[in-house]
Amino acid sequence: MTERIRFYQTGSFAVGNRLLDPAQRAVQSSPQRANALTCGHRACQGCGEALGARYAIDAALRASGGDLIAANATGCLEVFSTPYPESSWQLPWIHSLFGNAPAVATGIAAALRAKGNAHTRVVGQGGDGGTVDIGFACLSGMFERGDDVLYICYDNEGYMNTGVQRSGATPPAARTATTQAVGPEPGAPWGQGKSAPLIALAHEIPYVATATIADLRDLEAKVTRAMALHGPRYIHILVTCPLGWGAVSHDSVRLARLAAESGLFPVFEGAEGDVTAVTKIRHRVPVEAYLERQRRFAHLFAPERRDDVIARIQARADRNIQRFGLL
Ligand SMILES: Cc1ncc(C[n+]2csc(CCOP(=O)(O)OP(=O)(O)O)c2C)c(N)n1
Ligand code: SF4
Ligand SMILES: [Mg+2]
Repeated sequence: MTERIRFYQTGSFAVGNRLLDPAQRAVQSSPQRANALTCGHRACQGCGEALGARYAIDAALRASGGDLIAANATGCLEVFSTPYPESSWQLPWIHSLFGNAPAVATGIAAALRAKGNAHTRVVGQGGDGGTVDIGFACLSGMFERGDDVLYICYDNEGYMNTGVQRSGATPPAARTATTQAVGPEPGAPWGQGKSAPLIALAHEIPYVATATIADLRDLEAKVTRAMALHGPRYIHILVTCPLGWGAVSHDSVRLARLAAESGLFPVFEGAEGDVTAVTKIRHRVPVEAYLERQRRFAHLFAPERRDDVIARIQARADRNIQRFGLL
């Protein structure tokens, strides 16, 4: 007797599982999706930020019934999507400065409230530099005042728009234009930087989540959950940058997956100050599998291997795995 195995074809993640029950299908499976960030933009081939933004804002548009305004910080996402006088955005969208997207979003939400408009929703968005560094005071203020804004950070771990400089989200040992691979501790220094999602959580706001472009269904689901709530909400998405990371374009999704599966980027949800859910690692990989595919870490493998630095990075991943219970 042999047991029969049944396979269910649901379509790939890329096409949004369009053979599933309609209620379970992804936003991207629908021909009626918003195409929030449509064709014609100038992002590099394989840009994780373009992919993440498209999925996130399409999901937010569906959740709001198309009634959504976005405020965007300066950065690659703004520059590649809106070369004057063109725009790839299919929703009301405003850019002001590098450091004030949360404050602009707050202002829009306040203006809507003053006008008695309780239906239009507001999203703020920016890169890790705009969010974790220069815009952080505005973001913290937005959180503690309880403003009705969903803020999304697209974290590519550096100031990519201006030529790949280090940010507060750049990982230790990574080579950037301002952290060269020289000296006994090459690349970005150890003991600097910050975890924006954990600091957001410490504000005890209604919703905080991390996500990656390797799990786009999860990203859509988190945006949808965030949009069902009011008050300040924060989603931090790891987005790969082939140019800044020195990776091949077709590795973008793979690298995001390796970041999560190695434990270097913990994927979790939280609310009111507590972590409420984590995405478990399905196939644990050593950090080396992630590092060796990126030229920003090439100095750890040649001209001689830096096993000491690789072990230190592994210890960071192990700490995340233990701290968030990722296995
Ligand atoms: C006050 C100010 N300082 C510096 C700049 C130059 N600048 C524009 S975008 C940017 C970096 C953006 O990095 P990030 O927010 O991480 O977005 P990315 O390009 O990586 O997506 C910098 C330094 C600026 N526009 N305004
Ligand atoms: S530099 Fe990086 S973030 Fe900017 S468009 Fe290119 S791949 Fe995207
Ligand atoms: Mg960046």
